[in-house]
Amino acid sequence: MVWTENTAGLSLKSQPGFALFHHEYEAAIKKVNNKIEILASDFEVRNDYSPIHHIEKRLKTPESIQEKLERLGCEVSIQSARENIFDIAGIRIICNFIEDVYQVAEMITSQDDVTLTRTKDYIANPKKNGYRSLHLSIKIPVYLMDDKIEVPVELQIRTVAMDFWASLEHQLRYKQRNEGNISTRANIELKACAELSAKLDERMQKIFEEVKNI
Ligand code: 0O2
Repeated sequence: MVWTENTAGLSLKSQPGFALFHHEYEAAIKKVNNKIEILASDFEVRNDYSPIHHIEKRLKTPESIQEKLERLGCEVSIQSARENIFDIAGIRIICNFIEDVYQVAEMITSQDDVTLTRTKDYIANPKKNGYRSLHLSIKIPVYLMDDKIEVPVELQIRTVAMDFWASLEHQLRYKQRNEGNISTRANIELKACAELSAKLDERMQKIFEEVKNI
């Protein structure tokens, strides 16, 4: 007989095994961050230029994981979080130019121990509100004391201009889920700003290519 603990009604954070579960994702963030830092410095040593402007990392809070599970209609348990939520560990890589975004994505996903599980290219296909970014879901092995596990990490790779727009838009709307409070005019303006930032990225990319080829 399989014995399963009854965790119904318990918050995710108070369920047995939560500390180890959280630790696994923390370890995965460290590992991927380390890979990115090594790639950035390797690139810089060879090309006298770093494609990465900066890196941000975040581990979803227990409350936010639980909220997402409930929103998706999934059971609130550690097992269910493992199976249904793929952005518990998140790393955002901010690049200088559009070309850098794809180059960095290629350098990471071509590593032997990295498995690419999903790509969402919101640069080639921006969201309706104008949001642009390259989202990659990957899995990497993490070695524990007595086990090797594959841990999912979400990478968001974008340019400084994309990040500038997304950060401000996030403050204005996304997190508060207050779409209703933003006027149609403001939504149109936000979209127009996203298009302007896309044009800016294209022009900066062209200047970069010109300067590179001198
Ligand atoms: P946080 O604080 O960044 O963690 P989901 O939306 O997560 O239920 P899915 O398919 O994983 O489902 O989403 P997707 O499209 O890959 O994007 C999820 C994340 O991308 C968000 O995470 C944001 O970080 C970012 N994002 C997506 N759309 C927008 C947008 O329109 N504006 C901004 N500013 N960011 C966006 P979280 O969990 O919402 O927030």
